[in-house]
Amino acid sequence: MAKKIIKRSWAEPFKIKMVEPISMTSREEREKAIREAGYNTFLLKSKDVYIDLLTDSGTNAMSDYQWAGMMLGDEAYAGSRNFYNLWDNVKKFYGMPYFVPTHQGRAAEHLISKIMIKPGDYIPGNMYFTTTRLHQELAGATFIDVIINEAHEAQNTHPFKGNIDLNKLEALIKKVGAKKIPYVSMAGPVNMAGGQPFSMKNLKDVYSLTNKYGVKLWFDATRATENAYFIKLREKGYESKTIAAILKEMCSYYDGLWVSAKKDLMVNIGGILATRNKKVYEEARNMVVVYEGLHTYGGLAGRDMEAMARGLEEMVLFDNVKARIGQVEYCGRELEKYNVPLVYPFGGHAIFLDAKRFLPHLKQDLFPAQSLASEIYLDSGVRGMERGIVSSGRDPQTGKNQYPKLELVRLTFPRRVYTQAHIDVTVESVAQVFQDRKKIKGLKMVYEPKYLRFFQAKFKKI
Ligand code: P70
Repeated sequence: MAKKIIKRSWAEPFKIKMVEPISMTSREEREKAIREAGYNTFLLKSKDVYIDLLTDSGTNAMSDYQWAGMMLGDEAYAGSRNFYNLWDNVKKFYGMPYFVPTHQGRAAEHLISKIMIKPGDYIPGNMYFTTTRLHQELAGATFIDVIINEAHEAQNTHPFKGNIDLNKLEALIKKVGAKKIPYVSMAGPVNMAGGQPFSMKNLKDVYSLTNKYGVKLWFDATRATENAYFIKLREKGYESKTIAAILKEMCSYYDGLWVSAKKDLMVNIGGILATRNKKVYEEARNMVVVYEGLHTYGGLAGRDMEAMARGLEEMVLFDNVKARIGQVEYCGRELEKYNVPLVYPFGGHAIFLDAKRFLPHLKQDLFPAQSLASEIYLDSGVRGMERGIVSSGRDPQTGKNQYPKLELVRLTFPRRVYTQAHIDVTVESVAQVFQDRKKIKGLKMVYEPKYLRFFQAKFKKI
């Protein structure tokens, strides 16, 4: 008898020690809940959500090692020992000598934008991120997208869709002058492109180019271990390097970085601003006292900083990243079996449904992704997030709606939280909505806040 090839699966490198019950709701209850939430999944109460794939931000399960650290919180107003533990690990894992804690990522974005940007400046970046761009704009800059064109094409399978287009970047430097560009804002992986990484080669090239013109390079390292994992998998020469070594090499090209610790570090709250630039550090250390708290706690409790310090040690463990991205990929492969239109390649933190192809009968003005996210919730209580025209917002100069090429729903996976059975239930629900997609008629916006409208906007069914 011929021998069968036996598939060898991976599984999570941890087991479950504590459980949190979640609520199962009826269709009637969900209809009421989503109507009251103005068809915006951000406005749902968590008690009405079954499987929460809104975000991987602050929703991760901490390890017993992190929880043990929480008991060692040194809540001194000044000089907490947890701050020094965290600083040691920031140096160790990001290789940056200077560090200021903040309460979350956008607080670090706020500080760095205020420190570096003058009104009239330009900030090139590899696609916008909502909070990052807003802080840059509020500081007086114009954001310019210099990501490669492939990133805007949902189906394009380029392995490094987070790459910066060097020609676009150099053309901008030549057009506005290096003096008007305080820094290039580079994220990896790129959230809005579908969790797509940049390559080390591209980073090195961007570094040489910016160096040539005397422009600084800053890094949104919020999910940097996922970028490092993709480099290990996809880039020649990195196959046998550790995640920690790749991360350290990535960081070595940057003048500084900011992190929303609520992702990679697997904590519920926290942010990092770290740099090798002493002058920037001194300003940040001074400014953090105005907006966040003393520079040895930056809006955090001592226990939070200890959980972050320990999260830094866990985030670089290969099996952790592999299981995390493996779960995302499992979801993608299962959805493919039902021909659900997706963004390719699958990203690090989420599967992105391509709402333009999912609901081709809806114009972008009818908010296809917003409609799709609310229909999935209605079907099963699974909560995803709109990442399309609502998120993109209005042009700050003209006030007109921006029409992004990507109109997506993000199903985001908190780290170490959901099981494979939860993923199966999610897939079945999306498949059901896909089968019934012709019934979806779109939405009308009836309330629109000024900033980051996707968080609080309200809609009515057409
Ligand atoms: C998400 C969260 C936060 C984030 C990020 C990157 C690459 C900075 C931040 C800000 C939360 C979120 C934020 C805005 C809109 C929707 C959701 N991303 N850079 O779910 O960090 O949230 O700690 O202030 O992804 O993607 P923070």
